[in-house]
Amino acid sequence: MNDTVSSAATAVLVQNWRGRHTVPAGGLYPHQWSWDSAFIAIGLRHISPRRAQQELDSLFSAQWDDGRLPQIVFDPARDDYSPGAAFWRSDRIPGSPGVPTAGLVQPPNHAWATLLVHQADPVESRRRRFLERAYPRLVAWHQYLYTRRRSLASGLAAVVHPWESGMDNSPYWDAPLENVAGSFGQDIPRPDLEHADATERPSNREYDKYLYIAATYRDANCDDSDAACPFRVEDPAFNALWARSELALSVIADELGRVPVYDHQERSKEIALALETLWDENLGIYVARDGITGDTQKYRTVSGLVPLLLPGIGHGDELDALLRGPHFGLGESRLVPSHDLLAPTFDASRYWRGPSWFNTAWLLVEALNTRGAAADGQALAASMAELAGRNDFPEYVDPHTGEPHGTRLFSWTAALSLDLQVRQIEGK
Ligand code: 2M8
Repeated sequence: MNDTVSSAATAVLVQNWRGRHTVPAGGLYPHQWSWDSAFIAIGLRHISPRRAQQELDSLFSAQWDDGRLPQIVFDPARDDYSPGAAFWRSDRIPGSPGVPTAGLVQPPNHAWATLLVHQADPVESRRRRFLERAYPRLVAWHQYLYTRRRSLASGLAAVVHPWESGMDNSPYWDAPLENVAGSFGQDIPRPDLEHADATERPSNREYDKYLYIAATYRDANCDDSDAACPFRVEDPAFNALWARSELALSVIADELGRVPVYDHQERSKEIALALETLWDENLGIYVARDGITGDTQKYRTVSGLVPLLLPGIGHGDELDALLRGPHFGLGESRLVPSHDLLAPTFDASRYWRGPSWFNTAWLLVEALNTRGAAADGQALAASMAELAGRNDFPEYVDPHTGEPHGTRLFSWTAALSLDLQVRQIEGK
């Protein structure tokens, strides 16, 4: 990324800043999103470590009593996103915070982001007691996952809605959604289609199920019981990020000079070991498992590559080979596609069913660096910068042509491209 692109990335983050948090995109996503904020903070720390802390503090202040960090914290001034605050009515749900939020969650990348934000300016972080505030919040969040979302049979946390995975219309969810008997059965508001083409977004059929599952969960006060969750799936990326974030919590506890609330390294190992139950020998990748039927979802998706992040993961060499082979085409395709390039279900422009995303590319740069393949990591980082800068920081791109799709001036595209650029200059 050259200076012009770095300045443009900074301008996107400045433009999308709303005083205490950053919106993913001004039109399509006008509220604060959970895992977006963590990715955004990773970029913001290079512009203003204090702003990056505020980004995470703002999310932490919307934590529920049971420890969950909500998928979305709503801006009361905006009612042009669906489902919004009027759908969730979180104020009616016991244990919700004093601000309107969704009841679902998103992948747990927050402890990792918190540590990276701290490390950007430890003096300022200590002066503002950033880690002191964050650590108990993060422990409560991880304990929520451990006590309320983890299956005792597999040891893995389940997502109770495709939105919780962050990869909304991945083929992983096709069969579990088919098995959900109910239907929302009302008009389906699609304000998203004013900002992105219908061929690039989930279908109305998917949205009908999304709203049905969300309404069922909401009406059960988001209590995580079987009856409240007609959808319950164990996703590799969600669990890998949880394990990665446990490692960060361990460093945070050390930095605070505290005895950890529990052994974070052990917890990380426990999750990583449980992830091995998702390994699919035939496909050579981790897959998702439907927690209701027990069926594994036999697709190669980028989610199944994310465990490559974990030092000592069981099948690192096989995953590495798969990433470089024709199914994901590292170095040949643009970034890393969200779904197997050779699968009949691959769609180059539809959301999480094929397009390449910048957050997953960032995660795989980290994985390559962790595995000692820094040159490949740098090449991937350079492609990110080039595609982001050339196309006004798109939400996602076609893995064959690099053609931009979705919304533009997308915050995590800007933040993560900026992060890699700065780190390359600083040699970190
Ligand atoms: C997308 O998801 C939202 C629902 O959370 C949507 O489709 O409206 C996903 O790409 C998700 O990963 C992301 O956090 C969110 C905001 O950028 O948009």
